Amino acid sequence: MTGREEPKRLDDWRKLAEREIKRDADTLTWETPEGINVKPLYTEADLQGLPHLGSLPGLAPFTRGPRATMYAGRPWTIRQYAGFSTAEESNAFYRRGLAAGQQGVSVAFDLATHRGYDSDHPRVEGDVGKAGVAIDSVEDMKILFDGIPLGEVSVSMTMNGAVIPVLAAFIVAGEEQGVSGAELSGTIQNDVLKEFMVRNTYIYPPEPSMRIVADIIAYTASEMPRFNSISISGYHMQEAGATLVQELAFTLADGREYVRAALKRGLDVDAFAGRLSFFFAIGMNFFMEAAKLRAARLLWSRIMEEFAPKKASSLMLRTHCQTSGVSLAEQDPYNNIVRTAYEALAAVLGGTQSLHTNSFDEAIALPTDFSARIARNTQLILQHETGVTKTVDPLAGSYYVESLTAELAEKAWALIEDVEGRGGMTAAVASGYPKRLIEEAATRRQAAVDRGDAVIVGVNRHRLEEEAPIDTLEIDNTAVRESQIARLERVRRQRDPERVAQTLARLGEVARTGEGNLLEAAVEAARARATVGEISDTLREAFGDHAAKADVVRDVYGVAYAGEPEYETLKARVAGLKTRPQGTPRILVAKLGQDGHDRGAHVIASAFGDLGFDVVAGPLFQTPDEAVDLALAEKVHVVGVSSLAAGHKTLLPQLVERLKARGADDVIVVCGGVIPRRDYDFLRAAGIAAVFGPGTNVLDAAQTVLDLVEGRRRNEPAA
Ligand code: MLC
Ligand code: 5AD
Repeated sequence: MTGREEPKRLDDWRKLAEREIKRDADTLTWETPEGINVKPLYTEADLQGLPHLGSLPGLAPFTRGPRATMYAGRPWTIRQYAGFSTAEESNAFYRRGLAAGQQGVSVAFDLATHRGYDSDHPRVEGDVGKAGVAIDSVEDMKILFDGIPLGEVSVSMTMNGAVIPVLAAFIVAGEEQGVSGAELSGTIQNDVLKEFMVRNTYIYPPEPSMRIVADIIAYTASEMPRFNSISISGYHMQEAGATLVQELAFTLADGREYVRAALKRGLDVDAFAGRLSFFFAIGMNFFMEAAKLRAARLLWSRIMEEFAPKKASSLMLRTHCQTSGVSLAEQDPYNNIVRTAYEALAAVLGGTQSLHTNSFDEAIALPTDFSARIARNTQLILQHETGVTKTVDPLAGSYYVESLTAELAEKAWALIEDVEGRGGMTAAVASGYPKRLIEEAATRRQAAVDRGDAVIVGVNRHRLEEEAPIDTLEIDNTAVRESQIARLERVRRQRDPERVAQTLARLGEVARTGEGNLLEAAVEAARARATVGEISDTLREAFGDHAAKADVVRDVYGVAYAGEPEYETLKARVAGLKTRPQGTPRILVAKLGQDGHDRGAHVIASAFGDLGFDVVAGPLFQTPDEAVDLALAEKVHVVGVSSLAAGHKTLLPQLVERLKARGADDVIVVCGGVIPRRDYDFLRAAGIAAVFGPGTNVLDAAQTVLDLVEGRRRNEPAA
């Protein structure tokens, strides 16, 4: 069809369409959270003038994929992220996975390790071995990879805060397995900017944290040529509620910032750029996710052109993807298998290099052998049974997908330039700008789900009358902690204390003076069996600790609800309490332990604030005692704890007890987050007034809290 005929035929189509639906065809246009207007029909006309068309895979700008043959030559790596309990248990889990078809390893560390604490530190009592595997020293690392040949199997480690001691321990474990640094293949996440934005497992302030990133890039570039020095991650942004444009833009802008940091350190761009890698989330917006990966490659090559590399591989974006955790639900959990399969297909159609598929029990607990098998097989079936690997970039030329690719690229580029105008990503992160945009998007999304505008099958549509319980993994935190402490004591007993002191002193000097490489110095300390906690503390002394300030987004949730009877009634009830003797209900939204997942806490703080509650947003990483101090100082009526890292059974009873001990048992304690149903009775018996599991409608939660406050006030004489 020629361009001239197109408009006329489109008119014919429009007439036909409007006869079919009996309304204006424009009403079929879907405005996505990205602000992209998805039309019901794309035609050849939409391809006209798109600047990115016509490229080939394996050639810059790599829109169609980083390799010439893509999966036809070699399929993506099935790389399942896992880790729990002790090194022994995680090692056995990896070995079972590899034997059953998994192709790469990906380590999830517990939060104590992430934040640079040994397992015997009092601050991490509820966290050891819970959300990942506990690693305190080289000895644990050696057990973790026992029987896994590190020269053959590539290993990803998701580590950002305590990245120096953990990577050092990995290098030494390899060495003691007979594998040199030059032979090690894998990836270290080492992406601290997004930690300050959304993931929160930072330790040190931004500036020394950026030095750590650059030192690792420098060290791996010279000593570990097969190792990817960083995994620049948008995944956690989408998990925190970012739109795909935000995820794309902030991730690539982070990447640009790391390149600048490495150049500033004196490296040649071609010495490291080919080993930068990326990591994206793949959610339920199927075609847009595939287009996002294509746009990411296009834009990254544009960004890298600025640095004038000589090697084409320096322009190439290679990425890992993980299906979206936040898109999964606790309710009717088998639906999650279906969601994950669609997301996996989108990642593959987008051309990912490596993929993790989530388990269907995601919203409740860490995977069991059973749920991990289904997740792994979801990828094996895609690779072996569907034929999707046979052709490179099969969506190329699709009117719709190419249009989306261009539109995402354009919108993300505008946001990247916006960030640039604010002085680049480090400055933007310090100002809180990207975090705020993401939180606004998250709150908007929550309101859309609560209102039923965004449908989630089994949650706000077609909900089951009754849910059959499923078997989930439970970790005996106390047993793990005890066994870790026993090994720590043995390590400390058997090592040469003088050598430990010397190597740590040298590390401290490298940190303080800025001379030398932190990772190189830490490898010496790890060889001497200095622990993760000791190495981290040495750096803490030089760099200090970072404390984020908690900001609460206002007038986003409420705006989405304005005028809704249920919302207005609740608001009026809260307002009515203002003139009562005990006044407006005050709630502390608290985060306990090392659990840094704060999207839920922020959404709750924002929504409750809009409803008229006085909200105190607690800082991250509090001990129960610290939370009680804050609750008393702020004279709150309610403490709402958000728990997403499985510390609830240890930390919540402690909180209630400490309140009681301080004579504040009139303070109502509620909790929400990733809490399995089987723990509800335990928590209630421990004095928790209400438990809000995953998928709770925020207005329902607010109503319950209000009922509790009013009930308590009715029972007690007015003060
Ligand atoms: C690839 N190869 C080919 C080919 N395709 N060779 C010939 N023909 C083809 N078609 C070669 C590559 O060049 C490479 O060799 C080798 O095969 C491996 O391919 P790859 O594409 O590089 O894959 P992989 O090794 O799996 O690396 C993928 C990666 C890497 C670059 C994205 O960074 C990675 O594995 N990332 C995983 C990150 C991860 O798991 N993160 C979990 C985060 S969970 P060569 O020699 O060129 O290397 C998380 C959650 C939380 O963060 O919050 O806790
Ligand atoms: N084992 C397996 N998957 C994990 N995830 C987080 N921790 C683990 C673990 N220890 C996955 C979940 C989560 C995402 C951040 O990573 O899917 O949503």
